[in-house]
This record gives sequence, C-alpha cells and structure tokens, in this order.
Amino acid sequence: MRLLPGGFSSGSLPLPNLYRKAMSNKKRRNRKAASGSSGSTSSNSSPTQTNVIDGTPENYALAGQAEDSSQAASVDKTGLIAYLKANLWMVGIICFLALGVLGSGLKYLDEEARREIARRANSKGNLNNQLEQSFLNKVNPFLPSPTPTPTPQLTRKYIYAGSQLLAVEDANATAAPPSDLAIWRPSNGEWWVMAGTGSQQVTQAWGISTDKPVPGDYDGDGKTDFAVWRPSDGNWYIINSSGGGGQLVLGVSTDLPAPADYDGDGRTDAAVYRPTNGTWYIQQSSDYQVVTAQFGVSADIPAPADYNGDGKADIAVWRNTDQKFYWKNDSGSGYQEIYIGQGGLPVSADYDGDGRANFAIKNGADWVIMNSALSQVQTTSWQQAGDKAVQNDYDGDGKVDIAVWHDTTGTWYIKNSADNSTRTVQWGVTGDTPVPAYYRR
Ligand SMILES: [Ca+2]
Ligand SMILES: [Ca+2]
Ligand SMILES: [Ca+2]
Ligand SMILES: [Ca+2]
Repeated sequence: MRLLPGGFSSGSLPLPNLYRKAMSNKKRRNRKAASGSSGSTSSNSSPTQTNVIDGTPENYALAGQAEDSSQAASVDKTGLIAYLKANLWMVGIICFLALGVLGSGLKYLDEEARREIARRANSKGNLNNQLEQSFLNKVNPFLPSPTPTPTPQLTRKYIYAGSQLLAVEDANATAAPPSDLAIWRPSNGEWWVMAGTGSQQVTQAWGISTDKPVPGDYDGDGKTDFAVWRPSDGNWYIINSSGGGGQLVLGVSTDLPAPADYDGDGRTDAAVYRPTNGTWYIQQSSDYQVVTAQFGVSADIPAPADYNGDGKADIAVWRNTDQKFYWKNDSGSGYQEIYIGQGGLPVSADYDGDGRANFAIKNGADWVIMNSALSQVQTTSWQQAGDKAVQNDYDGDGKVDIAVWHDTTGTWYIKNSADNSTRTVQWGVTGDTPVPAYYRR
C-alpha cells in the first residue's frame, strides 16, 4: 500500500466533513493500523486524536494533490456506498425531502394547468370538461381518471310560466296535451274532471245551481281555471289554478257570457254579449279596462274565436236566420260575412290545426265545417241530433276533434282527429253540463 504524506493510506482518504462525522469506528481502527506514523493506537479516541487521524485541512490538501483523478473517483464511490449503507435513516430523510419537493412541483403545475384551462373555458363561454382539467392525470397514468359525466339525453321538455312548472312533455311526442273530460253539476255546484293516464280525478265544489260555468285560463298559467258567472248580479267567481282566486262584476242577467282572450295576453278575458243592444262588453285582462263594441242583433249567438290566427280572439256572431257568421275584423270597423248554407248552432274551432279557428255549425247530427280559405264546407255526421257539442282536442294532435255528449246516458263520443277512431267514455249523468278543458295540463 502506498503511503501518502501525512501517514494516510489511499484506501482511507478523508471524506468531506458531512461524511466523516458518521464514519464507523471499525474503519477508523483499520486506517490507524495501516498508518506507520500515527501518534496513537488507542481505540479510545479523544477529540484531539480524532483530528490527528482524520487529518488537518492541510492533510486534505496534500492528499488531494497526490491522488490521480480516477483513483479518487473510485475511492469516493466506494466510500459513498458504504456510507449510505450505514446511514439509511439519513438517506430516507433526503429521499423524503426530495419527493416532497417533487410533489410540490407537480401540484403547482397541476393547479396552474387547471387555472389555465378555466381561463380558456371562461373566455369561450364553455363549461370545463372534467377530463381535461387535471394535469396530473395526463402525466401520471397510474392515477384513476375521473368517471366521465354522461351527457344528459333530454327527452322531456319542462314548460314554465315564470317559476311555475306548467307541463312536462316528451319532446319526441305530440306537444299538445289532450283535453280533459269534465262536467259541472248544477244541483250541487261540483266540478268533476276525469282522471287521465297517471293522474287522479279532480273534484271541486264551485258555484250554485243558477250559475253558468265559464271555465277559462284567467291567470294565464296554461291550465283551465274553475269559474262561474252569476247572472243575478253579474259576478264572476274564479279559482286560479296557480293559486288564489278572482272576482269581478260584468254583465246583467239577460247577457250571454262570452269569455275568451281578446287582447291576446294569454289570459282569458271576462266578456258578455248583450242581445238587447247587440253590444259586447269585454274586460281586458291586460289593463282591466272594459271595452265595448256594438256588433250583432238580438237573435244572434256569440261565436268568439281566433279566426285569423293572430293570437287574439275575434268578435263574431252566428245569425241563424241568415245562415251566416258575421266576423268583426281585428282592426277597423269592417266585418266579413261567412255563409254556411244551413241552420244550426255555432261550434267554431280549429279543426284542421292550422292555428286559425274554422267557422262551423252543428246542424242536428251534422257538423258543417268551413275551411280556412273560406271556400268550401265539409259535413260530417256524428251520433245523434240531440247530443250536446263538446268539441275539443282529446287526442292531443293539435286539431280539435268532433265530439258530443249524450245527456241521457252521460256518454262522450269522440271522433279522434288523429286516426278517425271513436272513443266512447261514460262521464257524468243527466242534467250535468259538459265543460271539457285543460284542467290538469
Ligand atoms: Ca289557469
Ligand atoms: Ca286576455
Ligand atoms: Ca284574431
Ligand atoms: Ca285532435
């Protein structure tokens, strides 16, 4: 073994202070045995002795100068491995600190990536995609990816009026809800609305025997409201389907009630036709003003409906002696005569589903319906002459169905416009008044 100046062997070159302090006593003894000029052989090294054995700063410099670089590297590696083996706890701490620094770095990068994605998403007005948010998930394949949120497959439409839910409809199905079968019983003032699929029947006591039922959507929530008009004092009593109720005074005992949405605000307006002077009195729901219009003669029957499809009910009367409808234009003072060619009772409604009511009458068992072009009538015979007309859209196809109610049996006969099939339902008894509408919509 080649001795180095200062008495150290090449196999025991002094390590940097950090390593030196932790060297084992066994190695120190070996080095001392190899040194021929060591001042002490005692194993009980005093601080002074330790300094001598391990060398002074001058010794380190001498040793470094004497060694060639390859030898020094080899010795360093051997010493380092030995040192690491002997100090696993410190290695553990160092590794732990290093991992902590690495983890902090990755976490910072991850958060920065999230912020950047959020900035880009916000600038586009798009929602963040959870899958794209995590930088860690991209660089670390062992982290579980978030389960992708399924794209909602909406098949239903939620229809609101303000905050109130009006209807839930299947977007793929017919949008128009079917009309309810309903009767009003004058003897006790009860309303009976037949149950539909998945719904309960509705009963409501509202009105007295001398009242006249005037159902309509007075609060504009899309559902028909129970309402009666009392001829004796002209009072209208309304239960709003959205809650609460309404009461107003309009009309005298000889008037004929003619409620409809004349101002087109989506709410039914209370209205009467006064045969004695041929005048219409309409309380507009939009401003509560009562507007009047002189249109008709004493024998006329009011037949208001939206004939031109502008969303406003139009004033019109049926004059049986002329076999004509008289239709007041929405604007101006003009009017139009529609000749049907037969006598009967008016049953105007939108039978062809074009959004415009058709002028129509029921003559005995025959339904005589004018087309929207006012060019020709179509006649359909349906059930018996004495039946009451109860036309409405019962099959929900957007077209009003020809239908009658047979008083002696309380039976409804509906001619479904969708497929021309016949629906027969018993609902009500003799003496009831049929009042079909959209109560449960
Ligand atoms: Ca309503
Ligand atoms: Ca209105
Ligand atoms: Ca109109
Ligand atoms: Ca229909």
